[in-house]
Amino acid sequence: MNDPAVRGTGSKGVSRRGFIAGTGSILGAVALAGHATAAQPKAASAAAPIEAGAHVPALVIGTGYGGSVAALRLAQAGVEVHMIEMGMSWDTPGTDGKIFANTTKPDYRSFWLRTRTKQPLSNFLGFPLDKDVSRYTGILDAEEFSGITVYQGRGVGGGSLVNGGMAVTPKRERFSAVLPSVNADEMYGTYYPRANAGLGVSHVDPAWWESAACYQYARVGRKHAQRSGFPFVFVPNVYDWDYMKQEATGAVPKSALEGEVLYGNNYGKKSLQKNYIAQAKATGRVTISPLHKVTSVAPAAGGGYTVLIDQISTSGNTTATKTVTADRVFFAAGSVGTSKLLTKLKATGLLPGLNNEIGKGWGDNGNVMCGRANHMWDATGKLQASMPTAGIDNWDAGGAFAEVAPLPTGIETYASFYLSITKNPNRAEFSWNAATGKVDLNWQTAWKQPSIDAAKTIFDKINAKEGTIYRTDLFGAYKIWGDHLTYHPLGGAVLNKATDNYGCLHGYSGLYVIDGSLIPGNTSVNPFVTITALAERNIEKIIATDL
Ligand code: FAE
Repeated sequence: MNDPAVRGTGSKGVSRRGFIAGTGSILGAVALAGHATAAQPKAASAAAPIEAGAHVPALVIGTGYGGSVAALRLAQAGVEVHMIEMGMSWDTPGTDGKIFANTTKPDYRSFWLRTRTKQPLSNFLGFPLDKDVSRYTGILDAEEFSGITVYQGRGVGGGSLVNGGMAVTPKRERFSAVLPSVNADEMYGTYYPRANAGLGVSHVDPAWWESAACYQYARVGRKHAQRSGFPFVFVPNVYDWDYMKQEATGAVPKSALEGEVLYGNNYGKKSLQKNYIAQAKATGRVTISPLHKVTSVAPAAGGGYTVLIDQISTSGNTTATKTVTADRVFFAAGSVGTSKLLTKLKATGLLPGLNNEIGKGWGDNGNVMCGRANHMWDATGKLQASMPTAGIDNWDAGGAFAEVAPLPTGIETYASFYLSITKNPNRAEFSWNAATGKVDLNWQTAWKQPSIDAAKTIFDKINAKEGTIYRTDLFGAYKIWGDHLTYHPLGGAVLNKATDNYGCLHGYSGLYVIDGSLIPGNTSVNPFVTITALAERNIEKIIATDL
């Protein structure tokens, strides 16, 4: 039973519908094979990095969704833009001829400056999965705070490089809880459609989905959801479905059907590099400096802002420190990156005029993972497409939306795997720790209990109906819930609190926040379409009023 409200939207159709959706993000990948010790390749080619002493009209910190929208629209308005990105450009093949490593074989490319992987699914069938790897500026950062590990993409394209591509617009009736100060008519009439079109969002062909071997796991998920009376909804994605069909026939190199996702997709997924960033570069007004990390922003004596930037090597060492000036600075370093920078700059006196909302209102989008052990007659398939297409929507009744996620191990696991987005009310705060010189986050692992309770409204019922049990081998020994992590950090510089209603930071003209840190902790669905749409809204206003 497909929900007609989420069907057939496509990148053009989205504007016609008050469409829904709901889902979680991706799987939590499984690595069953491969020690990862390949030799390191040369550094990815860097496009003319910013020079020390440069003066730029607009400097964008980060190249994820918010940063890419800002860069494109500013450039189209005639503004010269420089984007600063701490990760690599991801445009050069490694030693195996591919740019990105496979999900099941993490190697030096997979993790940000770690010597051992930290995979979201840490165990399988009782075996720990993590491997030693060479320390490298890899694509997935598993950033550890005291009570939670926050997974983030690193590189030109930010989270779009590593995510599951689930491109979900919240149900309109839920929007006022997502962004209370934003006009919903404008968002659903103009900015969500603009974002969906810009990102290339579309639905899987339902007829193909019904028979494709690679979505057997999702069909099993649907059967179990419906037998327990839960609404099962299809959700859009940014994957190129025609490409996936060709993967299935063997006509093209495999990507989603090779399980690629967490450490990048070599083909098929429309990451920001293929849409917003490509268009931004094509204007001729946008330059990107990869392997450059912003460490400070402060008012400059002659107006504008002084920005300090560390240039780093692929082993993470600082090779140069550059001071540049910018008339305007856009913070687009992601919820964690932007919050950490602003918290530090306020506490250390470089931007003392920032208000007391800085660092507050951070949430995990209620992420929690779990698996269920199916009976032998409910095989989920050896071949599983890494791009999720559907979920179980129990938000109104139980506060959970559960993505039916893949476990692309290459073997039959008889497991159903889910990432739930839940209505978790807990919010954490970033604070400056002068003793360590770092920014802390006060999230506690126990704060996931509301998420577990919400997810149980779905899976306890399904288990009872099917006579099945939870998997206890995926997150440790005898541990059911993946409650130690999030893929969806949100908040820390909340719209209309830390900033005005369009992202301009209180206390400073010319400083803007334009990423997931504006959203107060939960979007009820996967967040990147909302982050993109809000950025489209805000940058239009900023260009009209400030430039
Ligand atoms: P983001 O995309 O994180 O970009 C920030 C960029 O800034 C990054 O490239 C950083 O490297 C860079 N940066 C940070 N600090 C600095 C600094 N000091 N100097 C220079 N550069 C810096 O931010 N969302 C969905 O909607 N659907 C999904 O299916 C989905 N699946 C996911 C799966 C995984 C494994 C992960 C990790 C995330 C997933 N997400 C998904 C979340 C989504 O990718 C995330 O919400 C957005 O990427 C956040 O966008 P921002 O623009 O806020």
